[in-house]
Amino acid sequence: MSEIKLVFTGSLGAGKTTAISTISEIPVINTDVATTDKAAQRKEMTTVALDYGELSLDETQKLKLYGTPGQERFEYMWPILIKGALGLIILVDHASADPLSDLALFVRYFKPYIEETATVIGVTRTDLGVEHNMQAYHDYLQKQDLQLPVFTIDARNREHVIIMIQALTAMVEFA
Ligand SMILES: Nc1nc2c(ncn2[C@@H]2O[C@H](COP(=O)(O)OP(=O)(O)O)[C@@H](O)[C@H]2O)c(=O)[nH]1
Ligand SMILES: [Mg+2]
Repeated sequence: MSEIKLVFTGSLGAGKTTAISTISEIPVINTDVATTDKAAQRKEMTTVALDYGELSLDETQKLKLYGTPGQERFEYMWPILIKGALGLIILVDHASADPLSDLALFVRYFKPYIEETATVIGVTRTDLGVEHNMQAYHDYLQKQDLQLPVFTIDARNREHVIIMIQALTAMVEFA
């Protein structure tokens, strides 16, 4: 059985915990606690250390799914979680105040890994009525000299998450 470690990152509320729970075949190990700080008050729970789930692709391959905390004050967990990862998923909450700068923060931080590790972008919460312009994400990535696939997903939708993960694992295999 070969194991592929994937890491979900992205800002608070982007859907990391949801995406992992949606596809995991084991009960997700989760360190969500009630939010206390003001910035996070629109959300009741926040991940402080990690999420962990698993998904078998077939009899030979198992995905180990890790979610990072979204808040920068827990950023010390990011390098710990990314160690040994073969794939990175950056989730962006399209309905946040400034989704492009959310994306930029994670692209900046994970740039060395993005250059070495298969990476996809998942844009969530596009159903919430905010204008649905995906081109801005492509333009931003192009300016950063990054060619990364951008998926529009609902993190609650198993099929959406699976399609994104399959694209990512295909990239891992060809890397
Ligand atoms: N409407 C909508 N809600 C979503 C979508 N993706 C995730 N959510 C919800 O957004 C909330 C925050 O998700 P969560 O997984 O806790 O975010 P995390 O902070 O990245 O772990 C949850 O209530 C999810 O059900 C989406 O595409 N559309
Ligand atoms: Mg979370």
